[in-house]
Amino acid sequence: MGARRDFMRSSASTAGGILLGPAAWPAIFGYGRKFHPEIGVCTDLSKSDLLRGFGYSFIEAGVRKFLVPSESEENFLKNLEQTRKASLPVKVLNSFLPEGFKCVGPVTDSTAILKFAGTAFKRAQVAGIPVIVFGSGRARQIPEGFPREEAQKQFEKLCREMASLAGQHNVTVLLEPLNTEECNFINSVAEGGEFVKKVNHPNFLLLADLYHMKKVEESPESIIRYGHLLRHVHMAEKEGRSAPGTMHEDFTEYFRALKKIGYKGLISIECRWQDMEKQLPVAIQTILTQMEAATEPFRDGEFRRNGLYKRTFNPKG
Ligand code: LER
Ligand code: MN
Repeated sequence: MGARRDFMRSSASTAGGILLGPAAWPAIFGYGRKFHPEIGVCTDLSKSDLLRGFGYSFIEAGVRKFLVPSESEENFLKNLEQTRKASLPVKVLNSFLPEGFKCVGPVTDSTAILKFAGTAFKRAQVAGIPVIVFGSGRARQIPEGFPREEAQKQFEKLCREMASLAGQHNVTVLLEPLNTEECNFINSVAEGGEFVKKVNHPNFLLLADLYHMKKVEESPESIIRYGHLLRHVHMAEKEGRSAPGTMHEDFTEYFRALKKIGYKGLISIECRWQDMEKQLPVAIQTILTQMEAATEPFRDGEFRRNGLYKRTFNPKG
């Protein structure tokens, strides 16, 4: 928590400056805006105390495991009781549709999907969780040989119906673009953003997973272009989907883009932990250090036309 306060102080001082001089440029280009998203982890409630001790502020749990939409209300209430005892809140849910629930293709499961989704949204509202991530790569994979345009239309219809159900429970569904190894449909924030625009419903918005963006080599510029639709962020290093800090990968430009759009959402680490207890403090420190670097665009950078700065992140400073 101390590190977090220091980070807030230093980012606040970076935002100050003398008018018209280089120190004022952050304000002119939008870099002076408040940017310290809460950081959480995709895991289960049993890790709450551990995460809290290292300065994380929330848990991203699974729809299927936590809301158990295919199970009785009683089972859900038992899980809900666990959250009341936990030291961190569950603020977001992922792992939405079971693999077998086909969203597109010659035979779809729309009725079952909407029934499942309706129960999930109702329970999310009871639990006070306003956001559900819709990645579900296997459920929305386009079967081989099936026309892509047809799949696009099916998915649009399904997502619009889902959004309207979500709206009845004050829940927002966030479409998650996944890299091409996980799904053959909607693989970039840009594609996701265009799809969300087509669905055109306030309860259907967008997520950017920086791991998937890196895997498909998508530029942080997409975050700027579709920033108005973005409500949540996941991250992990590209190599081995590692915890931040493991391979010393740089996220500064992505953070700079988030800062530029005035991102007010959360950031969840979604990675493969090797030794969670050892990696948790490194991961949060790495993120805070790189976020801080993202508030200092002029140190050794070069201004580019798109408003981002090219610089190399040196973990040793
Ligand atoms: C899967 O790779 C992923 O990123 C999850 O967030 C999907 O729900
Ligand atoms: Mn993700």
